[in-house]
Amino acid sequence: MKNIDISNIFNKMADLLEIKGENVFRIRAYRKAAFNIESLGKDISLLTQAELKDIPGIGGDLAGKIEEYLATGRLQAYEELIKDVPESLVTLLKVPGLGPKTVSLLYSRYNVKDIDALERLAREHELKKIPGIREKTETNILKGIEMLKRTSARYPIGKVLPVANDILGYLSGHAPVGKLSAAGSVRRWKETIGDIDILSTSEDPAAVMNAFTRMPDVKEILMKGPTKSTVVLEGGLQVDIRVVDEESYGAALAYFTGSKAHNIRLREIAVKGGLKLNEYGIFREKDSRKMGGAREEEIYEILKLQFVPPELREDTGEVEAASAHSLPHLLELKDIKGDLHVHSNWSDGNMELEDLAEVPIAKGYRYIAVTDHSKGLGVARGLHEERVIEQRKAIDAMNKKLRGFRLLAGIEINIKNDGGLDFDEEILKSFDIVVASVHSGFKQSKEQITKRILTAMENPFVSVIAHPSGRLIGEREAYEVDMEEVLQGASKTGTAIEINAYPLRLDLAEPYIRLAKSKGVSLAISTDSHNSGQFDNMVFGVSLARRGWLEKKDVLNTLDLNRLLIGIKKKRKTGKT
Ligand code: DGT
Ligand code: CA
Ligand code: CA
Ligand code: ZN
Repeated sequence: MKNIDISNIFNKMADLLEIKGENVFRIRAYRKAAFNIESLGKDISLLTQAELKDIPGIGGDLAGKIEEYLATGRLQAYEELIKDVPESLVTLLKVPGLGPKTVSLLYSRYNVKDIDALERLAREHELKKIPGIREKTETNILKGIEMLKRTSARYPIGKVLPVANDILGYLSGHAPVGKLSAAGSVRRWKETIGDIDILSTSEDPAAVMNAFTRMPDVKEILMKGPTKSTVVLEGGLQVDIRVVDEESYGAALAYFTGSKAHNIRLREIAVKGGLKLNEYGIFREKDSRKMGGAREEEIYEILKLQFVPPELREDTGEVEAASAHSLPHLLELKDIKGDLHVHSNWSDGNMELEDLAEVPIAKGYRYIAVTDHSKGLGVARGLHEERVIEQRKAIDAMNKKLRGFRLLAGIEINIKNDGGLDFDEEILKSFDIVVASVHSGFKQSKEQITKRILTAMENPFVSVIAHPSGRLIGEREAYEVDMEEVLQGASKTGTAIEINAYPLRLDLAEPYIRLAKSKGVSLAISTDSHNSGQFDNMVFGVSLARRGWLEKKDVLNTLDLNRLLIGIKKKRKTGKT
């Protein structure tokens, strides 16, 4: 959808023209056009010139610009404009208390082009020397910058979800809430979260606002209204809450779950069907009669769409699939039959081998793989050959005592810098399952790392490649690797690829999950647990898999033990499962 792109570019042009001090009517025209394009409800690239001019606020000039952008992907007027006024000035306008005149002055006289330069000037108390800026304004600008930095920060879902659940729990206990749910990116299980959005119904919205703003962790109340409030928690995370009427709850839930791009597509379908969709409900265009809105499902039903699970609401094909009633039947947590990547205290985990099965059995799993590190990873007390043999005996003894559950003797084998493995074939074939991964040489070239993983996959004993990109969200970038080639290799050799469910890894990343599926690669969702609490991270892996459109059949650890072992043997025999 080009609507959002064009609307963004027009808004940006309006900002830039404002900084330049241009004619207010011209500026207003751009903003109005931007607004109307965004809420158009149909794909702008499909409109004729005449239809373009039918959009309120769009005349010949803007219609021409839209056509230019659609045809070339560029807009000359915009490019001319940013020759005069640097694009980065637009972000300065977001600082509360800074208007276009001041931004323009700051740029022309002091060459302030971005927030960092502005902050420097304010901290050195140079700002208040500028005509029109008082000391108080300087302090406010610094506060504004701090807020801006905070709201542009994104947090890993692993850190946000427990907070969101605490808030929901707190509100259920301390406020007269009826229906209550997280919305926004949290409900969609996005890997990073900008802010938490909460939605509820209540007989007494004011009481909900009070309870919400008085939660123990609230550091600052940014806004408190009768049905809507925003707070900042200790640690900087922002939380929005809205209380809506019962009759609108479903429509509001759909609206505030987003994504924005998905919502725009729904509105477009509504318009085509003579309907109007907003956060209050779905209405008939001709007489404004309300057709639904109390339940979220109604919205999809009335639009003749299959219900779209929140994880898929990103406008990446789900609307088309829902319209054709061909959405995938997504994987569910209950489909998971075991965990194929678990560490004990034989290497760097803290669980005794004897206790390892307790939580998985309680979860109803049928197997887990004990995959301690191999000798190459000294820092993690990787196992040498003798310890492997010793551990195997201990695992065999454990299995004699277990009924309906199996501890698989596995290893997380280190892929050496040249693609070789820590153990030779004699030892490798003693394992029930071998998971291989990269733990060193992150600085190697893309070709080297890719080759290295491809080489490891050629080994018939390697069943799974663990955390294939090595990233730690917000802490460490992925190593350079040609993931497409790795997935191709996985498909060719019959090797499964891990979706590591540890919330800071979430590795394989989502776009590659869909690519893997399209290549027929099997995915193993594993927690990489080092303590018993981490088995619960499986839900992060399953949600990520759902965002990647995976079904039960795409996931290795939904198989029964026997089928799983047959698959592993098959690659060992033929080099391909
Ligand atoms: P985040 O917070 O950046 O991780 O992402 P979201 O998706 O939670 O975004 P947020 O908190 O700004 O807004 C929550 C939902 O509200 C969003 O997914 C869709 C809806 N929404 C917000 N602003 C707009 C808008 O301007 N137009 C439309 N159509 N929907 C919006
Ligand atoms: Ca949000
Ligand atoms: Ca929000
Ligand atoms: Zn591991």
